[in-house]
Amino acid sequence: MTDCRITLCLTGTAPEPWQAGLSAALPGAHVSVWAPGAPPADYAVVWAPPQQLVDEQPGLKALFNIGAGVDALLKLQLPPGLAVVRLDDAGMSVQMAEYVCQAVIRHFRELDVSEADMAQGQWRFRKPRSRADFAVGVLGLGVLGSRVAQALHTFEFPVNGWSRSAKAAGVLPGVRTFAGAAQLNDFLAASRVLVNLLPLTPETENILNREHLSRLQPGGYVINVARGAHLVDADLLALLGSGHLAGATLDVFRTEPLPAGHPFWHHPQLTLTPHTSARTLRDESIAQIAGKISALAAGQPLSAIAGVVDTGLGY
Ligand code: NDP
Ligand code: OXD
Repeated sequence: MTDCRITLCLTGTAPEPWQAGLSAALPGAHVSVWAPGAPPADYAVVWAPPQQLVDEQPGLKALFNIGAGVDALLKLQLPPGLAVVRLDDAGMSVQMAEYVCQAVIRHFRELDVSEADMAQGQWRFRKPRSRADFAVGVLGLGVLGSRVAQALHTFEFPVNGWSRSAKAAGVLPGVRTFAGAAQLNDFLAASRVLVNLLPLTPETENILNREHLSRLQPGGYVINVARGAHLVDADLLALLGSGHLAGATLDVFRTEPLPAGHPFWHHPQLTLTPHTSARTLRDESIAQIAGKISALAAGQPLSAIAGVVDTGLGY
């Protein structure tokens, strides 16, 4: 029995199945849907909540985000002692690995070209390309990026990875790792395909810009599955136009849904999907959040909980 009060504020998501799932997973907890003026709660389970929730709930001990990225949440004014806990995988890393591998393989094997040929009634073979010429660089080696890097390695692509802090030798077998701003240019120069799995923070915003993308090997390819604000749209278009980049797969955009008339729509070198590369899986997420609430309610320290956000770093 977990005796606590949980409030749900899931902008854009129906709260009822979450309310039922959390109530079933946490017998003894009182789970309600937040509305202005709601009674005090101990924990909030949120997606894009309004500032009013935080302002009206000074007794909250933790905010549980039902996504991995907390960039939207950290735009709120949060009281210093309020813990922010994000989803830690919860079934997302395997989805991200399958999405990115298919995007890399589709480009490397030119399956898009074959599909277009077949649609025109043309039976044509493409000359096989060498995997050694398609080193993949993964920006961000966290929960998702490390799973993606390992999955790409199983397909025998050369794989590079870049993170803020250096990774100990042997932690990511088969991945050549780089760390920090000082090694970013070397990482980019060693890569032809670039996969972005960084959190959106003041340090990483606009990181996919002309200067950095120009450092990729010629015929570069960009896969952005993190946040739209990582990418400078006009710089991508310019480098596609110049021929330095061969194409891109984009799952995330500065404005979502992608506005009508945006030049990305119908661009022949772009493959677009609607922010769907790794979806929040409700049952897995409820089980993870309920487990963490039980642990905190039973007196375990925050340091024992995976996915606690460092609000200073922004992820
Ligand atoms: P993690 O927090 O586990 O990993 C973040 C990684 O980025 C870490 O390796 C970290 O380095 C690195 N990093 C952070 N800041 C910097 C920096 N300034 N310079 C270099 N490296 C940096 O995040 P996740 O893997 O769980 O998720 C990554 C992002 O994916 C989310 O923030 C979200 O935006 C996006 N996402 C997109 C989804 C979609 O459907 N499109 C679904 C889910 C998430 P270090 O290891 O040193 O800490
Ligand atoms: C997330 C997302 O951050 O869905 O989880 O983008």
